[in-house]
Amino acid sequence: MSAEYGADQIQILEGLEAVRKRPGMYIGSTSARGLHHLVYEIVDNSVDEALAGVCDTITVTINKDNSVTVTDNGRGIPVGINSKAGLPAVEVVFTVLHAGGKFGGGGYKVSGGLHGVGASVVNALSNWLEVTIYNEGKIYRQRYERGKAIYKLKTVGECDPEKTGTTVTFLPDDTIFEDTVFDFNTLKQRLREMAFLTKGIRISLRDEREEEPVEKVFHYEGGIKEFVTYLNKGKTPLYEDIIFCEGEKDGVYVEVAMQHNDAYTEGSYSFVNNITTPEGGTHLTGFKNALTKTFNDYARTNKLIKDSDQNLLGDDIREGLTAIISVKIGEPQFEGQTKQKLGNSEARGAVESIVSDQLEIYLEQHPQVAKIIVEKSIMSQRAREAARKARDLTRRKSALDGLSLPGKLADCSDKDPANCEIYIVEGDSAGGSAKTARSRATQAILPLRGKILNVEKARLDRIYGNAEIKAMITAFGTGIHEDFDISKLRYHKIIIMTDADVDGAHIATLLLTFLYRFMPELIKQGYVYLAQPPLYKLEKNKKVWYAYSDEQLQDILNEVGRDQNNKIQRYKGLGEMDAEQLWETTMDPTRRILKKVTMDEAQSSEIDVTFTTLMGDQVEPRREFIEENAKKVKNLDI
Ligand code: TSJ
Repeated sequence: MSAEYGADQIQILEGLEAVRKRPGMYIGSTSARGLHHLVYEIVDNSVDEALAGVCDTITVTINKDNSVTVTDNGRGIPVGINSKAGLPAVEVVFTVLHAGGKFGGGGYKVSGGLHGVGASVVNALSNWLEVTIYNEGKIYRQRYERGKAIYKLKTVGECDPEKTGTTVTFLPDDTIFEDTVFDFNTLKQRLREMAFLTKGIRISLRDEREEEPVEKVFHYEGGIKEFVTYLNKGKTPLYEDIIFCEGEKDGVYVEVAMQHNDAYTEGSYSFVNNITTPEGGTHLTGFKNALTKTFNDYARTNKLIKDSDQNLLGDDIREGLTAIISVKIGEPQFEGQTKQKLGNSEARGAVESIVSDQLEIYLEQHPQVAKIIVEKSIMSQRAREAARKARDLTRRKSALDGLSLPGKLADCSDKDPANCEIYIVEGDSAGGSAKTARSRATQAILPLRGKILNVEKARLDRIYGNAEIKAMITAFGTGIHEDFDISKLRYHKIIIMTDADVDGAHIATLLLTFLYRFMPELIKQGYVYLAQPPLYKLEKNKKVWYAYSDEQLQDILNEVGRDQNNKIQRYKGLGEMDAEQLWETTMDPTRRILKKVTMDEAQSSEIDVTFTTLMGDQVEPRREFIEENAKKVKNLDI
């Protein structure tokens, strides 16, 4: 440490040392998620500059060495001396923890925007970081290693005085992160979302690691209206307009965009300061209240429902709704276990009053659209009533004959859910082999016949009336909907076992869609798995090998030698294996491969798009998904 470093600077370094000691406290985790978070922390600063109206272009580049460069054309991080720290402002930004809110008093605020506290955290967690600032005809630079400046801020050249902006390049510290390889798709999804949420901004993402660098540019003049169009892509909208409300009240800036489609599931996503709030909060409550009240008032005033009719439920009005609720607040308060739920009460009032006022006017001016939505809500109300009756019936039945498990289920004998697994198997013949092969104590088999109902395209009453779905619900034991109770789950592994071909993948996705839409907790808590049947069997001199991928087959062939004694069989379906083979390759807990299905809640709007594309009528997007899906489910050898 050089002599001129005083007490303040020592404290600064200790601050960053704390970040390195407990990275999880600052970025959530040191897994892939935390790694990508570093990029978002930096980009947030540029987005703030865009929100201030002084920046319109941001570029993000993944460099060959896996470092990332973020550039914007904003004003450039200030380089003047910050009186409190006695350091150039830019150095404060990168070396003082939580510089954001705390540097208000003096010459300028370090961050005038909504975020801007994360730069020092990124710096602390990087092997090295370099910042370049273009301002007033000069180019400034400073470099840090493991959070420490290795020289004072210096001028490195001159530039066109018209040119201003900031460039930051950093290489994540490989002693801190489990994996330091950035995933293009993960960054792509979040940056696209940021572009939707900040209308007019241009964000580009470039991957320089490829032979042929890939570049994606996101620029949406329509902002969240285009976000709704994007989410409804592949669905059939019920009317052309995207309904849009916007305004500011009590320091809360509110933007809402929505459109109904002919599906039966809701896709509403809420954001606070461009950050997703999967658990909702006051802003979402305000939106729901406004929607329910405004539509009921409208329907009654216009005699679309009779005085004696029940009110439409929020769930009915939101059937098939795609909506984005985006609020911006100076000091957001987050609540709940994961701090993902907005708590500010003024946000509820702001969203409720802005949406109520503007939606009422919209409905009055667009009676055809209003009628379509109200009629769809009434249909949903009737289906809900029918579904409730069907459910009551099943509930009563199971109350009568104890816990009546589905007839096709071959249950296991162990009663401790932690030891138990259920295989959901496509087709009766594979189901038969699985029943023979299984370990009776802990493995239950539920064979399903043929195509599974696509829950994206069916109303509740049909879904609850479907035999395969009823069988799964009763077998799992959790109940569904408001009855869902995860503590009643009868198996801690739900294993989907389908053929290793396109049809099998389709059936697996139909099942995953059902679980994702109706029992998401099962996925969130890691109870859902995909079995991996082998693709090939190789026999040679009475010895047998199984290959689960083309590469693995090649590896085995390299090992055993390529000659005429090789007998290779390609498995087209589970049915081609006898019980013993099925046990050896796919069901024996000591030898099988299971893939755990995981979901990142921060990317739920993207998961939605994936399922829609997949369950739509086109074939090509489905093929793409099957490849994508391979990336989305994590490998887990058990
Ligand atoms: F903080 C950071 F290092 F993460 C970072 C900040 C990274 C990147 C790529 C860009 C930025 C950044 C900061 N871009 N633009 C700004 N702007 C300011 O910091 C700034 C400039 C001028 C004024 C002013 O009041 O004159 C205020 C601010 C906040």
